[in-house]
Amino acid sequence: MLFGRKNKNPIKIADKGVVEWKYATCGYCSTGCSIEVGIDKKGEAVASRGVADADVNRGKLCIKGIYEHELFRKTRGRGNKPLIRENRWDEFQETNWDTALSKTADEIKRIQQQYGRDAFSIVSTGQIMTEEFYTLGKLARGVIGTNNYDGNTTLCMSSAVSGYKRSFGSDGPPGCYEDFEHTECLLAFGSNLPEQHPIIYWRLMDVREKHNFPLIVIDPRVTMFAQQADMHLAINPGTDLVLLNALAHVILAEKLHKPEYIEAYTQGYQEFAELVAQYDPVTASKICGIDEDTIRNVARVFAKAGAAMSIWTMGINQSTHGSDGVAAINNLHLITGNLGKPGAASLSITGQCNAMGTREWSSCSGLPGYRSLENEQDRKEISEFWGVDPEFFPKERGMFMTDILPAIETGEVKGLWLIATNPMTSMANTARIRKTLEKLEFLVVQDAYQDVETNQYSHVFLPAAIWAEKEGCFTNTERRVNIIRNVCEPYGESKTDLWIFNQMAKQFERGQNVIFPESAEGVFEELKTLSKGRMLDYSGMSYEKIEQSRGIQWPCNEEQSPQGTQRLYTDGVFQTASGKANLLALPFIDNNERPDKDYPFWLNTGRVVEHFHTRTRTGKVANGNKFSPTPYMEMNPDAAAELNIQHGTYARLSSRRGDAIVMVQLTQRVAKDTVFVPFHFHECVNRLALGLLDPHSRQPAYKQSAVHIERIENQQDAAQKNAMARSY
Ligand SMILES: Nc1nc2c(c(=O)[nH]1)N[C@H]1C(S)=C(S)[C@@H](COP(=O)(O)OP(=O)(O)OC[C@H]3O[C@@H](n4cnc5c(=O)[nH]c(N)nc54)[C@H](O)[C@@H]3O)O[C@H]1N2
Ligand SMILES: Nc1nc2c(c(=O)[nH]1)N[C@H]1C(S)=C(S)[C@@H](COP(=O)(O)OP(=O)(O)OC[C@H]3O[C@@H](n4cnc5c(=O)[nH]c(N)nc54)[C@H](O)[C@@H]3O)O[C@H]1N2
Ligand code: SF4
Ligand SMILES: [Mo]
Repeated sequence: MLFGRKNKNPIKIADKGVVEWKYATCGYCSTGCSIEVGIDKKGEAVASRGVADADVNRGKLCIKGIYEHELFRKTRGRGNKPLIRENRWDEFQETNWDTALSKTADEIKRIQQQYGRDAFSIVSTGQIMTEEFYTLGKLARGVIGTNNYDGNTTLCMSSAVSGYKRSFGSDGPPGCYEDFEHTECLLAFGSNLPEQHPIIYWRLMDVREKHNFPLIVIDPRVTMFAQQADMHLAINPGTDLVLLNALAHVILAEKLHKPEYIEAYTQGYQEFAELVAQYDPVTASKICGIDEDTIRNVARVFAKAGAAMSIWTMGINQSTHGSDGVAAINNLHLITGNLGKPGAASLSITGQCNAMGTREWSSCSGLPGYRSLENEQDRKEISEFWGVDPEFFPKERGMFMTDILPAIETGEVKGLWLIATNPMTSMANTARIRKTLEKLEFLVVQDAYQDVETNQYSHVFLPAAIWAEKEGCFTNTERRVNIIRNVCEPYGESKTDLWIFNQMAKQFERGQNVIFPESAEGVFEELKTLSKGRMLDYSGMSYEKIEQSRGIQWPCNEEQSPQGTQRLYTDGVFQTASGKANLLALPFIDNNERPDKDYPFWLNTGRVVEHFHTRTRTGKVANGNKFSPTPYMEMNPDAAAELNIQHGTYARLSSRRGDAIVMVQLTQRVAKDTVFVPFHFHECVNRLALGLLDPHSRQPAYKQSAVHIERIENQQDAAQKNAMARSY
């Protein structure tokens, strides 16, 4: 050997004493990585590793997944016993499950009797198992019977759902990760893949090493993803719709569209073409901040590619025109025939590990299996299947999460059950959310962690088991249903969400007549039956087959697609009445709060790789806190110099809603008139954010509001206030 020391120490991987590896799917983001958790001879989870033959992650995991087993051992803040109190200002008392469940059921009944069925509301999540979602849906729609039942996916995916429905007649992301291998052009809107979906990013970069295709990132911020792009379009906040209409304008004006595809598979062309005719690149460039040549160039690259693909995440969805933005991306794909073939998809990158599962099976926006309350046949089918009176179902969906909270303010909603969501940190304008929660006659919080901020306002706390303390399925971004095996026992006296829903059903008279299978697999078999022959067909799957295949993409049925399906709409038949997709005319309306003299900066909010959401988990496990310990703001050095603000000092941000103290990180990543603050910390950015709602999806525009920035003289005092925002 020529180089190196003679007796080189071999690299040793620490021996954790694993005696068995158990299969699961990562419980953080929607990439859907297959993970194995190592159990030692004491039965404790001691290691995590990626599954080598899983197509999604091919052995890899990101910084969060690699430490996932720590969730079971670092139990600080976990809920052990149910808690109860008469008033929210009293101390909690520990109680037993019988008391906690019957108290909750009694309050639900009281509120419904006194104020009407819909005065009790249920808000869930994108982070429990599909089987749990389905069971909760049955409980909410078939037993408790409230129409004000929704999930935190309204904060996250509802613009994508709404846009897909408006364009294609149904929800359901049409593409898959394998499309990267076939595409010749990729547009990425408002998505910071390397930090938020690191393994999807790795899949993409792996392909780009073999065949390079133009990667165009549209984001006001120079994200890590933007830095890897061939072109970065630093768009003005909240103006993607203008850019998208202008791209369509160029494609039509230069006759780069596919008239045969448009004729055969779409409707609404005339109105659409008239609208985009108004969005010439010169006019558009003045609004969206992307110069006219770049707009033309991108339009040509996209339209001339043999197969072109778009992905997007919260930069599009969290906007006052989120649903329109999604539909406008779909428009681009429809006019160029870029759907249903390899490398050509408009693929919404989902967020939470099971955001798709709730869209498919929770009944939040309707009935299970992409059925709707508005459809009489759907109501009939489900009522017969569940054994409930069809008249018990409402004939149209009730409020979204973002309307339920204001309905508490106005007194329409009196009681609330929160399941695996923490609005005191994650909803905009938290001062208002606090007042709202305080107004509730009854709040029950069902969470794995009892130190979750929202629990400060509850009357009952139900401690839930977490992730692989349970069994069940998640669906990822590419419609892949994957399984989580029960790796270890629930912590303390916490119980699986499935068990809690089943026990709750027993508390109601109506619940005695409806069958609730006890095991997750039993529920899975039931929802499989309901899926047969539908777009989201699960009927060809089984727990065993899912584990063996490392996940299966729906539709999957025994006869046509026993191994699952990579792409939707390959036959050009859409889920609308006519079977044709809708080209939609989408005028841009500028209704955001904008920077002005008093509040001169745009406030952009989002995420960092080290943390997951409100940090109930990543605030406690792994290296997350070490690398990202404190609430901070990215600020442009030129802007900071004008305000005499230095790197590493604390500054005060204020908006029309509230204020927050953040540490300043000077960086050219943000433009001079913009700052970026991650939303993970309590008492921080959502004190400031406005969160105007999209008219179709009711999703908040978390990424556009206006703030004022001040230098702080007393840095010591500021440091203390900043520390309050990281209570873990
Ligand atoms: N590490 C980590 N990973 C996660 C999560 C997490 O909390 N932590 N959460 C998961 C969840 S639930 C979600 S929803 C996803 C979110 O994943 P992403 O959407 O990728 O993450 P964000 O940081 O919220 O926002 C993405 C980008 O939108 C940009 N943006 C802001 N305004 C605009 C605009 O007007 N137009 C455009 N085009 N872009 C804009 C922001 O600058 C930001 O870079 O991540 C998932 N993965
Ligand atoms: N300013 C700003 N705000 C935002 C966003 C933004 O970009 N900017 N993004 C929005 C988006 S996309 C999202 S998805 C939301 C997320 O907002 P939240 O849903 O409020 O965030 P989480 O911290 O993920 O909350 C999930 C809760 O579920 C608990 N939990 C985890 N697993 C289980 C389980 O198996 N069972 C039970 N019962 N509980 C469990 C966790 O402890 C945690 O308290 O935030 C939104 N808020
Ligand atoms: S990329 Fe997402 S699913 Fe994969 S390990 Fe990381 S957090 Fe988990
Ligand atoms: Mo999300």
